[in-house]
Amino acid sequence: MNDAMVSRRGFVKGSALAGLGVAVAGGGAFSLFGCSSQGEQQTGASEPTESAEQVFWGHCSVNCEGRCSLQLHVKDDEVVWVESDNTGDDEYGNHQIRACLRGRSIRRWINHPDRLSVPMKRVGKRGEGKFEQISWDEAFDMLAENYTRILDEYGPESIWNHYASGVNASNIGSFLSRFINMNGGCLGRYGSYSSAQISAALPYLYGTRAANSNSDIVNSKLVVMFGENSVETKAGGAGPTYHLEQALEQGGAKVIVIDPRYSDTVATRADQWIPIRPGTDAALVDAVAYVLISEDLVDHDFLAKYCIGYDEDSMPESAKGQNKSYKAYIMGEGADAVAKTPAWAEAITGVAADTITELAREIGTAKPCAIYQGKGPQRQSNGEQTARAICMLPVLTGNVGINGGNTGSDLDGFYFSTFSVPTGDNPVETKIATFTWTDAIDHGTDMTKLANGVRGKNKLEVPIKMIFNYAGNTITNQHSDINRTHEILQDESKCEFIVVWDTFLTDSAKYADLLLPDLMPVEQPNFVSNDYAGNMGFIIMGQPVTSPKFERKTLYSVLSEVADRMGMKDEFTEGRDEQAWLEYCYEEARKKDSELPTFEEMLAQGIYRRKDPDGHHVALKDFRDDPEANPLETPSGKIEIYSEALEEIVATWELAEGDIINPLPVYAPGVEGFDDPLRETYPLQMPGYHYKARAHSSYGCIDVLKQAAPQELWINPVDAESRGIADGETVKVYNDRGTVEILAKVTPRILPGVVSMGQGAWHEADMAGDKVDRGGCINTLTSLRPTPLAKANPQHTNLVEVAKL
Ligand SMILES: Nc1nc2c(c(=O)[nH]1)N[C@H]1C(S)=C(S)[C@@H](COP(=O)(O)OP(=O)(O)OC[C@H]3O[C@@H](n4cnc5c(=O)[nH]c(N)nc54)[C@H](O)[C@@H]3O)O[C@H]1N2
Ligand SMILES: Nc1nc2c(c(=O)[nH]1)N[C@H]1C(S)=C(S)[C@@H](COP(=O)(O)OP(=O)(O)OC[C@H]3O[C@@H](n4cnc5c(=O)[nH]c(N)nc54)[C@H](O)[C@@H]3O)O[C@H]1N2
Ligand code: SF4
Ligand SMILES: [Mo]
Repeated sequence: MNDAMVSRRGFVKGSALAGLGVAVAGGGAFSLFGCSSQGEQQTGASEPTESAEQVFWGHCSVNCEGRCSLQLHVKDDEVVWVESDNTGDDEYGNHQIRACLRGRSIRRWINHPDRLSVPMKRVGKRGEGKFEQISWDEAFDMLAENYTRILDEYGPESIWNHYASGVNASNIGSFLSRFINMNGGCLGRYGSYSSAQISAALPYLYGTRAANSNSDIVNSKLVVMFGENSVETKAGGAGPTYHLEQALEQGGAKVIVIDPRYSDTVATRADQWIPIRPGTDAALVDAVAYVLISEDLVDHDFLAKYCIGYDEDSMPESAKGQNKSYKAYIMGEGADAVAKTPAWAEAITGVAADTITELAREIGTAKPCAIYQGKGPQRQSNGEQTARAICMLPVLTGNVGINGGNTGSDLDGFYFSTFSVPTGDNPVETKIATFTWTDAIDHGTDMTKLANGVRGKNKLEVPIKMIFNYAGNTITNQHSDINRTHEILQDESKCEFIVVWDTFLTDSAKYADLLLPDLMPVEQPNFVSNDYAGNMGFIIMGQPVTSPKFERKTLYSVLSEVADRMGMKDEFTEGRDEQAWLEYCYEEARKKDSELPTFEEMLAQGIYRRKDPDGHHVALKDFRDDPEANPLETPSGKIEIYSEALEEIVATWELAEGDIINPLPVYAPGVEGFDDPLRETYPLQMPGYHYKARAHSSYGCIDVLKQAAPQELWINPVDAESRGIADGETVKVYNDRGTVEILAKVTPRILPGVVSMGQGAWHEADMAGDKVDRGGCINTLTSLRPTPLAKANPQHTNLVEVAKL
């Protein structure tokens, strides 16, 4: 989920709940028989006979940003098979929102024998995974009592609503925020695991992190993508993969992908692959800038009219006359007196100087040229500098604010604001960076504004004492340094109570004191709107496909019971059940957008699509068209290549050794990066990537997906040979933080000196014993040290060694 986009469209992650009583014959069901395949289905028309197959609309709710539609076929109250969208291609150019193999395997997930079925409390040590079944009444009491006690003793700032992205229905998860806000709120958080560095850095340059829709690539002559892997990570039928493919087919742009790996996007969409050492993209950009400037390929008019800080003439007063401009730095006239030539960059990036020169000439002459970044390059220890540096290519060449260009940010799209559950405001104004929650448990009261990015207060006054974790695996599996996190969480005097709602006993769930079995979105009334979806927005509404099985309950019904025990049930529920909230929220949204279908129509049709009325979203178009009338939200209103605000931060923040924030968007060596002396001990760089086998850890237990896309360590034949490793052998990957055992895939698809494994595999270690992770979870090896500006996850920056077992 893209944090800026979320705020832009005022989207609230959802919640609602499911009328537990709304069963198979509910309003959204329709008979399969007699329906055409092109969407003339009708709902609720007749009561199905007992054994008739019914079809329910629903969506895949995991956080892969696809939000794809599903049609679930149900017989005798069981999901028997699943198809995706067979409606949609119409005269307006709307198209189908087809699910990938993950979504299509949802039946195996819903009906999985390991699925959680009853409420449980922990009986072993935290993290041991030992639980005992309890009654729901006991569970409600336990939650109400512990929450009340911790609120009384430590106050709302000690409560943490954990980052969790497993359920993306708009009407489900946000009931937790409503519940917490009604009880005085909680410690706030900013930034996400996804793109916190982009979100933090780009506003210093542009006042925003906005990007063009990638469907606009139809207007581009050249597309250069830094670590953008949408073929694997935005695979939904309405997602960027589809739009990229269409745009290339229709527009014919040349595509260059820069990635340490020959990713699936390189394999299927690129004309050229430029392999690069992880964390060094900004050095490549610096050298491209050197060539653009030397060969007079920069857009002088654009730079003069829209930007400050390019050369001495446009420097802000406070920095004039000190050779601090971008041009001075690049050309070797700045303080370091090093010209950022292609030869200079070759030594850092591993990209040949000639290739850099050629790349610069192509970028400088293709009009328009679209520069995009994925979220891989920013998820590095110097990630904020990289994210901002990549944007210098469109700035230097005047490709910002036009069709066929882009800002250099990751991709954006068309969204229409749909509904949100009324959550109220969080009365607590103190915030920490999302990634720093383990610090806030371990030594919260040492955390300050200047050293740790605390916001709203100069320092934290109380550590985190209680965690609400709904549909997230970022307690361990998706957070960093699992072994260290394990130590912090094992100490029950620190964080005193953890409640987890999940559908499986995930590694994070093992740290629960109270573990509650949830219903999946398709098992309750559900609603979702698109995330990235090019130039076609959509919403999907579904009804519970089956009655609740075993003792599973919706989040809403659980919170209603706990609210009852805390004397606020009426306030919390306003007398509505899950279905009534769905209807209420939808009707509220329709008041603001009268084009939306009626609630009944939505229930019947399942999907509603709308094409972007502007054609393709173009970021900063208003600014480009009229910069006086539409200044940017930067202090100067212009593109700030040199940022005085960052200069101020450098002067005032307490940065750890090796943390670099530069007022200019240029290369900074990263901690544990290519230039770190630690490479003498751990010579291999190991970025991760988001893998097609799963959405993070979701779907991670599905056998057919594991077989189709096994968890492997990519290693170049050169590195494998020197270590005596053959393809398909099990190897150990290790550093000071831990050891993973995993199959080796020996392949030239990865740069020598770099290895990589997909993130999200299920951690599988004896935490009371050797702690060796045999599940292949990269977070056994990642670091808790946050990045300098965003204080976010540098989870792709890891130095490791690999050895034969
Ligand atoms: N199948 C699947 N799809 C997903 C997800 C998933 O888990 N599985 N997760 C979803 C979520 S929440 C997110 S945030 C997105 C993330 O999706 P992406 O933006 O695609 O993020 P990553 O996979 O982290 O990285 C993209 C590419 O960057 C490369 N890379 C890593 N480090 C560097 C570097 O320093 N420089 C360069 N140039 N490239 C680098 C990686 O090899 C990878 O190919 O994906 C979403 N989609
Ligand atoms: N090393 C490394 N770590 C990373 C990343 C990386 O690139 N590298 N990427 C990061 C990113 S971008 C993100 S967004 C995070 C994502 O991390 P998470 O938000 O933890 O995402 P998932 O792993 O998909 O976990 C979702 C959880 O929700 C559960 N779940 C699924 N459906 C339901 C349901 O219906 N009800 C309930 N209650 N639970 C459900 C799943 O079982 C799973 O435990 O990971 C981050 N971690
Ligand atoms: S995993 Fe993503 S792309 Fe696949 S069906 Fe689900 S939402 Fe769509
Ligand atoms: Mo993410």
